[in-house]
Amino acid sequence: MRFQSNIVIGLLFAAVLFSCKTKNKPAEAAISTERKWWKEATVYQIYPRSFKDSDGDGVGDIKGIISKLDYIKSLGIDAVWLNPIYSSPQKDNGYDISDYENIHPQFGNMADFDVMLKGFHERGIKVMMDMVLNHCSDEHRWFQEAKKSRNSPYYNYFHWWPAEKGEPPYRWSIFDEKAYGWEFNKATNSYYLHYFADFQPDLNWENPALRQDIYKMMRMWCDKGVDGFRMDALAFISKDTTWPPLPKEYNGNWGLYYASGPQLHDYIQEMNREVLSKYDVATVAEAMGDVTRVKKFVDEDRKELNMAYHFEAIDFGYLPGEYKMPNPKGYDLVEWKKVYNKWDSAFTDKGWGTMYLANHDQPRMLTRWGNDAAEFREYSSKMLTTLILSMRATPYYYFGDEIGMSNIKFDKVEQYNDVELLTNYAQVKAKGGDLKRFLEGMKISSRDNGRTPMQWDTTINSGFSNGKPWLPVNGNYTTINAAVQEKDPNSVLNYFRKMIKLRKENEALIYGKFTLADAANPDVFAYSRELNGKKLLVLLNFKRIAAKTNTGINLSKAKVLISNYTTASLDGSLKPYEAVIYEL
Ligand code: TEU
Repeated sequence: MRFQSNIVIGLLFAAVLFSCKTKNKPAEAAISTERKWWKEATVYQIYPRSFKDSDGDGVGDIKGIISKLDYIKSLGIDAVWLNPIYSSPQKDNGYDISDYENIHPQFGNMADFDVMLKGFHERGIKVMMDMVLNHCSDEHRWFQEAKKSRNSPYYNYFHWWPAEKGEPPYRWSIFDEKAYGWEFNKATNSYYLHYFADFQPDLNWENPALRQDIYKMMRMWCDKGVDGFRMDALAFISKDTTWPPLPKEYNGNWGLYYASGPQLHDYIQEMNREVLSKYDVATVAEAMGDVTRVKKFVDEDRKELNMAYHFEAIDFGYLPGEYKMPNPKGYDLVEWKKVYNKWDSAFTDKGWGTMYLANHDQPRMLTRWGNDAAEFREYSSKMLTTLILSMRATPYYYFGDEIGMSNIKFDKVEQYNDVELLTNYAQVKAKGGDLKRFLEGMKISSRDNGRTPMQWDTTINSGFSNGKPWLPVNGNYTTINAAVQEKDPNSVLNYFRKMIKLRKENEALIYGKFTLADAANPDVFAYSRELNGKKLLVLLNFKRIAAKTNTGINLSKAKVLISNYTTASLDGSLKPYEAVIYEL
């Protein structure tokens, strides 16, 4: 007894001592600095349809990518993420997969793929494939079989609601004109679930047979030598299959109510055991939700995935209650900075984040976050590139942004190709909404803006294709293209290369602690990065006018490491869209 109480007193004493110690220290978690290739890599995203067409059918392809391997290598990037190139009816540009183990003929064949993979690897570049695991195409063999009969072995590869139970409980669908997530199938007298378009039936992850087929397919790609996966819409794979009625607060917030189903992390952990842990692959999940939810995907102790990207910063500045309708007043930089600050803190001790300002689901970063007017285009492109490559997160950089491509800004709905835009247009029309206002907004935010073909040179169709491109080339290609910028040491393209080099040479830009500075400044995004006594300060003016920042840091002895103007001040004043990184 006596012995025990001594221990208790001892423990209490130690606890008091410990708490005094931690109280005197600023509350600061250790920064996670465990080295990994995928933390140090810059990932370049290639949208194969729009990158380079080798055979004149107007659609980019694998041979096109092969012809540009040296260009990709010259950028200094370390890995590529390829959007889906599997067999697909292409109704959602490959996110409707009909055969996960084959290549869509418009892109080439498996032999072409092998040559491309080898070509990347010979150049020291890793290849990440897009894995669409929440749904497949209704033309996939599994669904073709499933829809024939309730007795099909594939019936339970999908989610069904039997019609004898009446109408299914309402579920929303993002790419459905009626915004209705169930579709009736006569042969089985039941409804199948589709969170996305009706041609994208959701896979039933509750079924272990489906999961094993998925893991087998993923192992096949790993055995081929791919280096990682970007996991599409992964947060949606697990559903509450008791299909409870959606609560009033739902209000279209599917990220909150559909994502992160009860078994989500069990499935990801199983996938890790069955596939990922057996290979040296990196993974990044498209993860919906708040910090707590997203962190679960990447907390190393949970043995799930490596990186996740959230939507809070990219979906910023839209009008509430309207899908991707930009606020005419622009976006509030102070609030946007808070979002980045919050997500940086989320991954201080555990996990790792991503940094991106565009991808194939977004417009061009220049138009959305910078300024595409001729006088500001180069400055603001370079400024945004500086932001992407100086945060404590793996940069995901979208093809074409390295030359400062801008939104094409279609005037008419007929010019669009994207299922998302066409669905939303039909919905606004059906409600008698303001179609003109809708199309104006979409000039800023719609996905096709980011999908126009790469602008290689001044030849016909910007050197993208000899045929008619599947989506028009932006008319500004005669001035904005890679060939012209190759020759100019001060071009947007060469700035991107310099910035990549700077990140590689300064570990502080990769692993260093991130501290937001001058947080209340409405014009300037300022932060420091610090590692092992080396301190860098990043200043980014997000406005078309000169700005002044007061970070409290004396710059008089600072060394300028990179700047998008020929000179940089040492007193915190910044020219329009100026970007500077100082070593302190
Ligand atoms: O996107 C998943 C997703 O959540 C999208 O709805 C995204 O929010 C939307 O595109 C934003 O405009 C993935 C792919 O990235 C996207 O291209 C596909 O269309 C979608 O899945 C369906 O597979």
